Amino acid sequence: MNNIDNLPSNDNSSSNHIPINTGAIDSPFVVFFGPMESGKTVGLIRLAKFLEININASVKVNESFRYDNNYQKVIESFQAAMADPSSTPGRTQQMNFLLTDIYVKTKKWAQFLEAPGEDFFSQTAPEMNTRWKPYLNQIMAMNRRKTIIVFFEKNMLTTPAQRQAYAQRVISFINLCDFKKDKLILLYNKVDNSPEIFMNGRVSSEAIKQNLIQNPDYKALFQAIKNNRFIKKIGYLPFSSGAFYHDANTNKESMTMGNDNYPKALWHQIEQAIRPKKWWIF
Ligand SMILES: Nc1nc2c(ncn2[C@@H]2O[C@H](COP(=O)(O)OP(=O)(O)O)[C@@H](O)[C@H]2O)c(=O)[nH]1
Ligand SMILES: [Mg+2]
Repeated sequence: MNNIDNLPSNDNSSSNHIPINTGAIDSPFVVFFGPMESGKTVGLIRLAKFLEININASVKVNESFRYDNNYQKVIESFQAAMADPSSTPGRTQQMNFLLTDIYVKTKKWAQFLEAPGEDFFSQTAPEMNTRWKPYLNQIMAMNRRKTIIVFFEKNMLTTPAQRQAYAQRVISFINLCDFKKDKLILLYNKVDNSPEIFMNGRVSSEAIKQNLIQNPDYKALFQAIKNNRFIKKIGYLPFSSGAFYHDANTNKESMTMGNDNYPKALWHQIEQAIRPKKWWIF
């Protein structure tokens, strides 16, 4: 392994100067890629909760990923959200930059990285969208199996120009992958906001695929995907963490967890990406 992986990277370009230990990544990992407010943190909690309840996995914040004092608060917020997911959203500001370890039958199975949306796509500082922060470059240079979950949602990012710029960011990020082993999942989040794409109470992955492919703002992305002959199978996933309720009086938001089918399908895709079932073994 490259030595640099074991060094904490002092990220000077970061507004918050959080030192990251990329050496904490020691397993196949999943990156939650999406702009601010696209639902990455809530989605992480929703998936973690599903795994804990349904497959008896344990999801823990990796304690050596960050060294700063605030990280302890992140760990506590994560634990509190796992204990009571209904009050998750109000706490996500705290919980914006963490690595979680997923243990299945006591074996570390994968790691999920949830990072600030601005590190993937900045809506306010376009010059930030020309490079990746050092920790992201280090992580993407690692010789480990990666699964990239790219977040989309209905009417995201307000203008076509922003959506096109986001698509360029996605292209540039997936160009750091090696699709001989890595995997791409396009996740269309907050489908609870899109009753028009439901049929019989469900959203099909085909509906998501068509919705994304037919969006002219993402044309360059799908062309890039088509041009890469190693990208064989992409996951198209409808997703919703739950129903959100904003109380105007208290200015607080609460969440009711949504249908298990969403995290279940996401987990299925991640499983396939990380440990593809080789049918010829059986
Ligand atoms: N309707 C709906 N809103 C969501 C969903 N997930 C997240 N949100 C909203 O998006 C906000 C930001 O979510 P968060 O996970 O913090 O976004 P992040 O910045 O990408 O980590 C939440 O406070 C919710 O208001 C979802 O599944 N459905
Ligand atoms: Mg977040």
